[in-house]
Amino acid sequence: MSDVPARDREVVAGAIFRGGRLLLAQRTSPPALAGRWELPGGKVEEFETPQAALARELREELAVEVRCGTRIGVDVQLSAGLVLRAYRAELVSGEPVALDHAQLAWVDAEELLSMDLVDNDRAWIPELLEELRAL
Ligand code: DCM
Repeated sequence: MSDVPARDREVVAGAIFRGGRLLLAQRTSPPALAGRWELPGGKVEEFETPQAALARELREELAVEVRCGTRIGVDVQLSAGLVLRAYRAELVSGEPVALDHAQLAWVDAEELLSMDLVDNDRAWIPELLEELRAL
């Protein structure tokens, strides 16, 4: 046993804003989450920074290059040892396409409130709304 507490493994999710809208992606799996909407992202691999992981995940899932920005919203504990964090992501090149999701949607503040977001991502609604309303 080590006395050093293990750091949580991180799942990163990207908030891409453009023209007063936020990009959401509709999950296809697992069955319990299929059809529900999320900020796209995924697990940080060993020896990878969260910033590099977000860029990799959004390249794989959306075929875009992004620059990872600052954190937005609270930490969401997914399970023991796994924490979900959202980061602003700036589109550098490419137009997002749903390579890994059922579909994508660019939503404004009112639409965000009407989307069936996955429960975890609902924790970020206040900050996402604040940002959308300021755009
Ligand atoms: N996850 C989430 N919200 C996101 C992205 C991921 O709740 N915006 C969760 C779903 C899974 C885990 O993180 O429990 C890993 O994500 P994935 O299945 O997309 O790799």
